[in-house]
Amino acid sequence: MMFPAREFTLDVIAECGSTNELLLSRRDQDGFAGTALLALSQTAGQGRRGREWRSPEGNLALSVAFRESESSRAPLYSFLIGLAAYRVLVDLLPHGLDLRLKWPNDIYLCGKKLAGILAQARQQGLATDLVVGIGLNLARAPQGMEPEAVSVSEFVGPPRPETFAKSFLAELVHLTREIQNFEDLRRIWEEAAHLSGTELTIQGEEGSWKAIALLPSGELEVAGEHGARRKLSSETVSVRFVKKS
Ligand code: BT5
Repeated sequence: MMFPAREFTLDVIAECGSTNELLLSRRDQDGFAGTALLALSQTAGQGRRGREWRSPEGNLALSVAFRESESSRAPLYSFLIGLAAYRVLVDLLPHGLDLRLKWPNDIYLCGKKLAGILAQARQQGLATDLVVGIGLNLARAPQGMEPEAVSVSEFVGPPRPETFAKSFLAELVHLTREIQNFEDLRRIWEEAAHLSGTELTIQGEEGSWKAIALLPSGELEVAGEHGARRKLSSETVSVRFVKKS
């Protein structure tokens, strides 16, 4: 089994700065792994590399804690979290909308950003403590974002964050049972990302790249215009979809 199969306990709180930060501060407490923390109001949500995540009330701000004994698997948890949310959204949204995962850690709906994922890891002896947080626009999309933001409410009456969180955790349990090895994860994730042939640009660089595969390291393999292959690390690059005109 690739990810430890387990149940999750949902802890709902009224307000906090960042659910990731609060959950990380509970690492030494019993029952840390398997806790999911949902804040109904998150006032200082964090994105990657010091960026800000806006969480207007009614949106999802949820973090899940794991303990992983194999540190090389740690980068793969954000893909698992993205897939669980993706599956809930597939059931929730009208059919036929362009819903897709974007490497490494976003969910896009109709070309706009619907959700972002932030994974943070801390070494704990031989094990790795992981907190993976997801922010998802259920009720409202903040204005003026670049890339543009979108919310579930633009297409369907949005569920309450707690309702979404429960469905999400049920999907997470299914996925940890279904995914037996990296090959399973790669196949399911690439399908949800519509990865094959997706064209990307790398921020700060010229030219476009075709997505090839998700790698066991969590990197993305891409091919350039003349077929040259390259591995992208989420630590160093950000990618954008090439908009089809
Ligand atoms: C992310 O970062 O997309 C990861 C966001 C993770 C948020 C969750 S909420 C629960 C948990 N607790 C936390 O403190 N964090 C996690 P990044 O790829 O760096 O994207 C951040 C960028 O997305 C910002 O610079 C804005 O441009 C944009 N953005 C901010 N809020 C947004 C929103 N609600 N919807 C769409 N885009 C947003």
